[in-house]
Amino acid sequence: MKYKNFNSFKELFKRYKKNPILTPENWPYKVGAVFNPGAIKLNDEILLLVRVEDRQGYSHLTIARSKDGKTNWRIDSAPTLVAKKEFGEALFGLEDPRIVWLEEREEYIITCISFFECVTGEPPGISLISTKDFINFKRLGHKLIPPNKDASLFPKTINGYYALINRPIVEGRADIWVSFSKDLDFWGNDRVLIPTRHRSWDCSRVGLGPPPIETPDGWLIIYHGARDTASGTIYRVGLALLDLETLEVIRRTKDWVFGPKESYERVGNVDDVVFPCGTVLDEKTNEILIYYGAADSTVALATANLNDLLDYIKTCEMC
Ligand code: BMA
Repeated sequence: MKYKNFNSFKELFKRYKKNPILTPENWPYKVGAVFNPGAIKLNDEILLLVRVEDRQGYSHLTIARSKDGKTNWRIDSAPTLVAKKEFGEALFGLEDPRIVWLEEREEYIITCISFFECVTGEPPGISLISTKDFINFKRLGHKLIPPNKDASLFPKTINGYYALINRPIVEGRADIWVSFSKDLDFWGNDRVLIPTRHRSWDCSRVGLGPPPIETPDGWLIIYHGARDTASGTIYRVGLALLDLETLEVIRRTKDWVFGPKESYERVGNVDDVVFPCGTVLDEKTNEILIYYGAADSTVALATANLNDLLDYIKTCEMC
């Protein structure tokens, strides 16, 4: 009997051949790991805000710039952003930044994980930081109730409210939520957006990847899903499409679309992790550069065509 080769489907995410693009060896100072970067295009260059883990195991964020987003990275000689106690960050570091340009405020908002001292210990929570130029930064402080991770604003207000995707732990569940605010300070109207799915590849935890991408078909969400297995946790990537106004989930891929395969994704400080936090879309070609952390050790790049992603999500199997 002949079997159809189900693994020969079109790869939606194509890995850059010279991955990983950034490693600790590239760094101008002593570090342990570089991964999970936020990404934007600024002044005709790709700017990555990279999570850098020092050799104590704490993280800070450092800028790396490149003309083509692939080669010849120029890395700042010192950390760009470090945790600050006066902003409610417990000095255990900043992790996993996402960056959006908020047209209404004419500034970028960076969301990252920081740690928050409270009676339950030092759980992870969300810090907001604004900047216009990536030279001067304004610390907006620690927001939302911890434990919380994987947060990003939508790049525009939704029905007059800033909308923040985030991932609290509620009753032991790690689902993707959305919260709303008039001023970026006080948050409420929280609700679950994308829940974990029983027994699926995304059964243990889900979290937003890069910031939502606005398309004519809806907000494209690239998210990570984790599954705890007998030999460890596997972090993979799936897609969802949200209504532009109500943010209801219109479509969600049943299967993961990108997962650890190459050795730099399979083996590292944490094995079997692909963790995208930033994308840059070329509006002329519709090509998306997707920057991701590989095995919590290095920065890697995949590319995808936005139309291919939308075709796939609009026609794929759902559950
Ligand atoms: C998540 C986050 C990420 C990390 C991933 C895999 O909980 O902490 O920073 O890349 O785990 O270890």
